Amino acid sequence: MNWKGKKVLVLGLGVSGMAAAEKLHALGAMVRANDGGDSPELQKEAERLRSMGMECHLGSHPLEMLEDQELVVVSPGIAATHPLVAEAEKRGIPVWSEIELAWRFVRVPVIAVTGTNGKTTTVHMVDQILRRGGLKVRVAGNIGYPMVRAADELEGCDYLLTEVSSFQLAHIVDFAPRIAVVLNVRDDHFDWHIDFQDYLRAKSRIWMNQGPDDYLICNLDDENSVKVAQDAPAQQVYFSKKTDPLASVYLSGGRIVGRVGLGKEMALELSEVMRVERFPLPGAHNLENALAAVTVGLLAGVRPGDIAEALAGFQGLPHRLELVKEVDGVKYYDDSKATNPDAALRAIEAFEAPLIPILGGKNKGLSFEELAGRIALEAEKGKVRGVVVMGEAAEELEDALRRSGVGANIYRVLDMTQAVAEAKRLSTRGDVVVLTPACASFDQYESYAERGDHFKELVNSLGGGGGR
Ligand code: UMA
Repeated sequence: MNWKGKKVLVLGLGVSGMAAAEKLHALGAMVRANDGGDSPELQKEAERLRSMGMECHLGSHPLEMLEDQELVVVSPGIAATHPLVAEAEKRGIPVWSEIELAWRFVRVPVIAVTGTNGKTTTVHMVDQILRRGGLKVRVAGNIGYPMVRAADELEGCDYLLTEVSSFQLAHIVDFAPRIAVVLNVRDDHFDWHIDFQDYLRAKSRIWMNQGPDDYLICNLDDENSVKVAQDAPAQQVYFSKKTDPLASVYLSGGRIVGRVGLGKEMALELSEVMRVERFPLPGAHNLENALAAVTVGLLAGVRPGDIAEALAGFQGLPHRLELVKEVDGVKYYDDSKATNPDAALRAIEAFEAPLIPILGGKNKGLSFEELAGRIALEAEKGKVRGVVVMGEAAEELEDALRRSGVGANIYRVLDMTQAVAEAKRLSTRGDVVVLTPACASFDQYESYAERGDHFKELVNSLGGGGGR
C-alpha cells in the first residue's frame, strides 16, 4: 500500500492511537487525530502531534472529522456503535483497528491469544515456554504494548506473540495469525458489544483469515470456545482438563500429556509433559491457561522437558490471585483483574479455605445472577463466611446476592478502605480475603491495576489483632 499522502483519521489517542498516529505519520500519511477527551495530558500529546505536522482535534467527535478521509484507525475503547464509527462505515470508509494496521508491517508468524479471561497470563506462559525452547519472541497487543510499535521491532524474531481483545478483532480485515488461541468465552463487555452473539462473532474473527496450514487452539471444556471454532478453516487443536481422546493436550493420571510432533508430518507420539503438582499457580482456570500454553509450545516444536521447566518456574502476574500478605493467619489475595463475574467465580472456585470475597466497582452491563447463585451455594457449605460489596455496583450486587439466598452475611461499604477494614473485622485465622471485584474499576480508579495497588497498600498497612 502506498501511504504517502493517504488521509487517515486516528480515533482515540490512548496508547494504541498514539502509536498508530506516529507510525502513519512516519509513513508519509496525512494524519488527523481526534479524541473525545480534553485533559491536560491529552493537550500536551496533541501539541506534540501538531508540532510534527499532524492535525489534532480534542474534546468532541464532530462528524466533520470524516471529511475527505480514506481510512479510520479506531482505538479499542471506542465501540463499533459510536456515531463516528457507524457514520464512517455508512460512508464506506474502511475502519481498522490498530492490530490491522500493524498486520501490514509484520513479517514473522503471529501467535494470537484471545478469550474472556486468562489471556495475559497465557501470553506470559507461552512467552516463557518459547524462550526456554530457544525461540526469539516479541510480545505485544492488549497486554499493554501496541502491536504497531512491536511490528518495527521484529528483527531476528521467530514469532510475534500478541494478546488480542474482541474490540481489536471487531475491526480486522486481513489479520491472520499462524496460531490462534481461544481460551474461553463468557459474558463480558456488554457496555461495548450489542449482546453476547455480537461478542462471540468478534471473537470468531480471530480465524477468519486463517488457511488450512494455520492452527486454531480451543478449549474443549468450554462450550463457547468450541462454538467459536466450529466453521474455522484452520487445523483445530484442542486442549482439555479431562482425559478426552479428541484433545491433543489433556490431563491423564495427574499428568499433563500432549501429542509431540503436533503440526509436523511425523507420527504423533503421546508424551508426558509434566506432573500437574509441579505447576505452581492456584485454580482450575490457571491449569486451563497452562494447557493452552503447552499446546502452543508443542506446535512451535518446543521439547516437553523445556515446556515443563518453563511452567514449573512460572510466577503469577500482579493482580491475578496474587497473595499480598498474611495477617493474623488470614491470607489476603489481590485479584483486581477479575473485572467480570466469570473471573470472580473462578477465583472463588480456586480456594478451599473459608472465604471473604470483596466484590464491586462499575458493572459492564453484566448479570450477577450466576455468581450470586454460586456464592449462595458456597455460603451454605460454610466456604463463604461473608461478602463485602462496594462501589457503584454495590446495591445491584447486594440485591443479586439476597435474591440467591445469601442472607445476612453481606456487608455494603463505600470504598476500598472500608472494604478492607470490614473484611479484617469479619475474618478469623485460616480464612482467605480476596478482592475479586467482578466489575471494572472505573467508578473509583483509573484502572484495575490502580485498584489492586490500593488494596495491597491497605493490606500491607494492616496491623495484627482486631479480627474475630
Ligand atoms: N476515547 C475517545 N472517545 C470515546 C472513548 C474513548 O476519544 O468514545 C479516548 C479516550 O479519551 C482516551 C483513548 O480513547 O484518550 C483511550 O483509548 P482506549 O480506551 O482504546 O485505550 P488505549 O490506551 O489505546 O489502550 C488500548 C487497550 N484498551 C482497551 O481495550 C480499552 C489496552 O487494553 C491495550 O493494552 C492497549 O490498547 C495496547 O494495545 C486494556 C484493556 O482494558 C488493558 N483491554 C480490555 C480488557 O483487557 O478487558 C479489552
